[in-house]
Amino acid sequence: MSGFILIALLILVLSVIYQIARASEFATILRGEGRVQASTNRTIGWVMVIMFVAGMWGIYMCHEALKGKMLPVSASVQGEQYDFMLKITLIVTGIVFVITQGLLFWFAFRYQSTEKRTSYFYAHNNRLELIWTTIPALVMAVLVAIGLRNWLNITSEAPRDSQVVEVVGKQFNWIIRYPGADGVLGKRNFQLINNENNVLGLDTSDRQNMDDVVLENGEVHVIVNRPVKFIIGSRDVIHDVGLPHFRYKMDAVPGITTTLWFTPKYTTTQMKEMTDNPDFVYELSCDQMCGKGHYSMRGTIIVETPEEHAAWVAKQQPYLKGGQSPAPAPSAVDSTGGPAAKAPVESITKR
Ligand SMILES: [Cu+2]
Repeated sequence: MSGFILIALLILVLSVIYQIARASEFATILRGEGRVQASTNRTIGWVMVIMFVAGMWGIYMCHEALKGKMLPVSASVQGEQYDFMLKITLIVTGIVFVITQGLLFWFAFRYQSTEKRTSYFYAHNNRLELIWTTIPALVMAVLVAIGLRNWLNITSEAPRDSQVVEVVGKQFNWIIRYPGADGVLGKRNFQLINNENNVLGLDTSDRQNMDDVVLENGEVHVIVNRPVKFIIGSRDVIHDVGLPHFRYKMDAVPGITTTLWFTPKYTTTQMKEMTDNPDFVYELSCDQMCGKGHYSMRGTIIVETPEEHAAWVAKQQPYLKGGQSPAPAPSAVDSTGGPAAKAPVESITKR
């Protein structure tokens, strides 16, 4: 019903505009071209001023309407630098926008064509050219330099004391792996993947895999104020680790390992208080359209205190349980599309 009313309203508005155009055409003939032209110019001049004011008011109202609905403060140290960069960029471009648009609309009003005024042909001015080329170039250079500094920072090597977590995307969930007490993630081989008991294709001949913890529920447990390094991969298609609260994202590409690191600033509990939302969760979204179940590919990051984290770690079991070897992968094609191989099992049966 509302769609029909909208279309009817649109047709009405268009026919009114058409009728006004027709009427002004007749008026031009009756009153003489010059006078009508001047009066039309005056009207257009005022419309320009009104449009500028209305446009600015619209921008302000959008800002007001979205004020509390944006993401909360950055939950990572690096994200704060990113927010600073965004703020500076918005301030600079905002000032330029208001000045240039203000001048554009004001000039249309102030210097409209009249019978008395003839247009002045202003061909070239070197000084003006120099000013409006140099200033934007300098400002852009500063903005690019800030961006480059942040980029080099986030893509730099993670600090040595970083917690390490592996995040692997698959259609359609995130699989998380934590190194066990040895602090090292064992080798993986995509040919060993099977959905029954080796979802990441842990190489059972590598003893460093024996204490690794694997969670298929997409839950990443990290410690507050300690850098965490994500080692990112994919089992099938391209996914993307999206961490909006930490202001990060990074592609998860099959066959290529990508990384990112950041330092979480607030625990999940603190964030619940800060946002006044008891249901707050740090989201781990998939930011890459990866298939029909993409919408459901949502993990969570749980930021906790060292004590809470230790208590959680104590409850975890190694994925390859006490000496039980994963069954050999099925001989058919595995979930990655590659040929499945038999898992070497000897090394873990001794444990
Ligand atoms: Cu996806």
